[in-house]
Amino acid sequence: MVASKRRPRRPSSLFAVLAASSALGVALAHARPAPHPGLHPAPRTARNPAPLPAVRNVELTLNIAPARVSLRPGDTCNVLAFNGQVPGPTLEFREGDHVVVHVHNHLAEPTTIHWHGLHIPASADGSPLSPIPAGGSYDYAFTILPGSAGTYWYHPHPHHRTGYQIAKGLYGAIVIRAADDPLAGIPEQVLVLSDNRFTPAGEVDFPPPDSPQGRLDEENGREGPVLLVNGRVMPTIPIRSGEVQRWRIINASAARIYRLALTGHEFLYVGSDGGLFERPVPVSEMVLATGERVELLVRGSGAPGSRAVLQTLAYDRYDPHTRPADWNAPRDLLTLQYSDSAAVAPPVLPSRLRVVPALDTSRAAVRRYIVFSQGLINGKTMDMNRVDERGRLGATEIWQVENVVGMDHPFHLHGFQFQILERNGVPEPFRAWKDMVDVRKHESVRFIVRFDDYPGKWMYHCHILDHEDHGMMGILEVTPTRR
Ligand SMILES: [Cu+2]
Repeated sequence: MVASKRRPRRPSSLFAVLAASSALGVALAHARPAPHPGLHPAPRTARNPAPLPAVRNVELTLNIAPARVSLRPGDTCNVLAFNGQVPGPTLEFREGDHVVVHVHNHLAEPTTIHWHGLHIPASADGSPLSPIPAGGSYDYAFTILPGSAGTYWYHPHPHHRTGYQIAKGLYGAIVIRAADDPLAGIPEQVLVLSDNRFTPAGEVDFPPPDSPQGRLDEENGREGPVLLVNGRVMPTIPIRSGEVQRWRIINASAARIYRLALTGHEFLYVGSDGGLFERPVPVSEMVLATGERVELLVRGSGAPGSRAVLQTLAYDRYDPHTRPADWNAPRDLLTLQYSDSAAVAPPVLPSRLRVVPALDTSRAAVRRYIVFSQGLINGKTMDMNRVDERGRLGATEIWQVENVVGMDHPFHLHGFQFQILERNGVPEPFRAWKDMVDVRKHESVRFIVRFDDYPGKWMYHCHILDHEDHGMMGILEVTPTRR
């Protein structure tokens, strides 16, 4: 048996700088005051209160610039990168951290960084309303609130150019840790999934919007035949028989929806966009839409020396007119390679993870109705100067998002985590904090959300990047008083 000696390239961790008291002035000069933690939608249980996190001031720098990296074996290509890496460095924060990220835009066009899923001030959201001009800089300042431990990601969000900049390599993982993580100590893998298409010359293929392929991408969402995990083709993850690993998986693809399965293994589904569930849920496969994240526990039930393959199986998100011919072919993503060492005793896993308190539907005074049709939201395309929905700070609302066409449109709301109530009238089986929901063909999804802490203008949009860039986006303005 030939075991691969290649170890997976995990996104390198950009370790937080813990500012000593003498350096506090630098970090605090940019930090916003911490909002009232009691207002946060994910409070801790009284039974198991969180230890008060030590307040850290975390300061780091991201340079956005062209680079040349290898995305395919034996080939290099021109990319856009955070600190020279694709994906960008994995950012690790702790609940309670005051974070300042100094961003320098060395591109020839505007960009932003959107901290996808984080509940932070609108001034730090990196929406299309706040571009960093070519050659410019911006300091993103925010506090990681208690209750927000989970897996997030960061990527540009400039008007009309999000798909291009992410396709060229600008995306990275964020891991937020809680002091009382019930799964602490379990070995982790951060797996950032993406796909890409290359020209015959080996460069990232992003055709002009008015070309035939560009028009097809606009409709179907740009997919590529090369599947990447952490910017690599088919990496190998080592595991020991009996070991349990916690996989944090991020779908950074523009349009591809993954249906993940690991040959011979089941998963324990323990968390999604906004962190852990109340209890683990055994699943044999996992559908992951664009922008979504999942946390899965992988139990090393294989024999020493054996291997398994993580695949993405057929998932029909497509309109039949633009569905690729090979849409239903299973595709390999990575190899799980068991060491030859004897099995270890599996760890005892907790049956309860945390309390996810339900948002109170009886307090929802406002109902909104959002209709997704092809390229349009409520019949309109994005207008940067228009406010589409107006909400009140602190209000609880129920949104119904209805997809009236025959292809999936993954919905994303900025700034606030929500709880799905039902899909096509079927109650959601368990509570979870979400910022994404794939609204499937002709499906209607209802969710509940509370606009805590942060007023401002917030985007909601389809997370097929081609749809978003072509205007499938709206603006919610949350104000302290009712207008
Ligand atoms: Cu869409």
